[in-house]
Amino acid sequence: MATTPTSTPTPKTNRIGLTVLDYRGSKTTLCAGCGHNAISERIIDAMYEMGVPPERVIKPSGIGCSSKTPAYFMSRAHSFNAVHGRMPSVTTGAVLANHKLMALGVSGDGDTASIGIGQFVHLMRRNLPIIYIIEDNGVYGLTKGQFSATADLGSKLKTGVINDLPPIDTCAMAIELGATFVGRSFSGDKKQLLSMLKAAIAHRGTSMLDVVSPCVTFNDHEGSTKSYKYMKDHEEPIQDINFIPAFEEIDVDYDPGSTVQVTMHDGSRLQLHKIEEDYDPTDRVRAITRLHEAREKGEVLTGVFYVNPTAPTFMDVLNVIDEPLATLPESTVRPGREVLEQVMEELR
Ligand SMILES: Cc1ncc(C[n+]2csc(CCOP(=O)(O)OP(=O)(O)O)c2C)c(N)n1
Ligand code: SF4
Ligand SMILES: [Mg+2]
Repeated sequence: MATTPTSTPTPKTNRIGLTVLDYRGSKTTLCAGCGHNAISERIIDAMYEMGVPPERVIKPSGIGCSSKTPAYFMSRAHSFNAVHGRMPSVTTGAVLANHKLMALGVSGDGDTASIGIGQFVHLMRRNLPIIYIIEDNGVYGLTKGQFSATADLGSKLKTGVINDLPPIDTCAMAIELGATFVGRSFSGDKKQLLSMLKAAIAHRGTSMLDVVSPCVTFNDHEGSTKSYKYMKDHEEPIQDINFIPAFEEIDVDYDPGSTVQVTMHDGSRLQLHKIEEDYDPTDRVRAITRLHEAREKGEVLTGVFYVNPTAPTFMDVLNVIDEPLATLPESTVRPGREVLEQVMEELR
């Protein structure tokens, strides 16, 4: 009997002809169920759907379970595991050397808000083009679950120890300091996180996303405020987020009374359908006030808190030339003997 030839289905490709497999990394070694794994999955989806060439991406990180994750997505991108808390300075150097690269920095709440806080604040005030992700579980997962500086006042460790210090709100801090795209999401909220990541990719400047990401091994119990259950019960999104990339010519009607539309640097559109009626994500002062109010009320707000797509970046401030410094020929970057002699003369 003749057999019907079976044809292998052609894998789906994105606008630059790559499949989602081209955006994958090594197999994760994190605990099963760790929120960080879900964030890696969303990064893969966002980069694939936005058609970002993997070789254009640098994915630096610090130290921690979160900072291990760049190994689990985009194997074809450039990577650098920095010293604990020092990812911002390494990334600043890399972006200054080659601003054609897209930087996606991954950090943890310990890496950012404890040991790395000094580097974090200076990065935020520069508006360097970077997507900065904090995978926030409220503990130092890699060193067995001590409280970090984002742990909420009164939250409880498995051992029964209560946190008696107030948390640092990295989002309020980032807005205060000058970051131009700031939001909070939850690793368990696939749709929201994906839209926010895609908008962050389209943004020119610092995108700071604090993503609550439960640590199933050390901080997912009763009494924790970063557990799956607590987040499912307390997450309060301030908008429904819809992202329309510049390469999709879709005309969507929106009602300015109920939706804020922000046109991003590359022409993409971010539509924020208001859940909280009077929230305006372009109002910096209001955004900070709202985050302070949320803390007083014990609310876990998620969504895009602040966006300013037109602020000058660090590259604009430094007036960096278009050609990356890394590829300029030696004849251009190396001062000639006469220039050096002139400098020496001036120092005499
Ligand atoms: C200079 C230095 N100090 C301390 C440590 C120990 N250490 C490793 S990871 C870590 C905390 C990681 O916490 P976080 O950034 O929240 O990542 P998570 O593991 O929770 O994802 C600490 C304190 C270190 N590696 N280097
Ligand atoms: S210890 Fe916690 S943060 Fe680290 S991999 Fe396991 S679940 Fe994730
Ligand atoms: Mg942590």
